Amino acid sequence: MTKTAFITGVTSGIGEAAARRFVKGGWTVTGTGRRADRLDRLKGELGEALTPLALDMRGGDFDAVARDHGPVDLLINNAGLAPPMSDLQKADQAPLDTVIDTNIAGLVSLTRAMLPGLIERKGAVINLSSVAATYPYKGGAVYAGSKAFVRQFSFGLRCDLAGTGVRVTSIEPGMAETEFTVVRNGGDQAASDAFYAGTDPMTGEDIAETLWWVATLPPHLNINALELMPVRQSWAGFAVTRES
Ligand code: NDP
Ligand code: 8X3
Repeated sequence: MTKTAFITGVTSGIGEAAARRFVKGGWTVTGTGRRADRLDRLKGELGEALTPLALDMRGGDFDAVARDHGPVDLLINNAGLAPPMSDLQKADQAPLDTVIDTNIAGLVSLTRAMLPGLIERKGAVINLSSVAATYPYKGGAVYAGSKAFVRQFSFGLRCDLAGTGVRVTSIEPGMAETEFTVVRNGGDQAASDAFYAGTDPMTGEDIAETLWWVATLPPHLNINALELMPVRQSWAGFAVTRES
């Protein structure tokens, strides 16, 4: 039987590449995002295999979404974003609320609504966390916190789902060149280009291939968490302040 994935955030980056990868693998995909023109474009490319769904993760009737678009074999909670890099003491509140509402609240609500169908299908949930969940950096507290939530939520969900056959995975990438850094910089493409220049970053396709691998492993195997980086990204040392 043809398998179905519900992938959030297919209008760019990792989600768009994942939609292509799962369709290429013979699955049908329901793909979401706010930008209807991008959804239309992807529908034009992928045809019958893609059901586009304009959906804002910041609220909405996720029970109706599950009723209309479930049950599915796989939920990929990919939609997400980061606020502008800023120390919290200098940050505006509104962008932080957007991130919390999208990366945390929306993800939880959609997952809860989709779970009965996932249990029925003995399906899988793959959540997009980040290396930022584990390794903090200056100016990224709310983003990192949201991704730490996603990581720990994934593990807790595994506990809740014990005995159901449903698999849960936290995917934790480092730098992947998508629209992520354009969004983080308020639409500034040049800032994004400068950030990735010379770093040979991962791509949406790299992460999509990883999602495909995780999703198509034998059903007795669960990848709990998977962290990946481009070779040119590693860790910095501790910051120490001696004078205030
Ligand atoms: P992109 O900016 O390229 O894609 C983000 C996707 O999320 C878009 O499809 C966007 O759709 C969707 N989205 C954002 N906000 C909302 C919302 N309120 N409602 C519905 N959809 C929304 O970034 P990436 O592909 O890189 O990011 C995908 C995920 O991967 C994110 O969760 C990100 O945190 C995570 N990640 C990315 C890394 C990277 O380096 N790129 C590294 C680690 C994790 P639209 O704007 O049309 O609504
Ligand atoms: C974002 C990862 O390495 O660009 O989730 O900060 S990184």
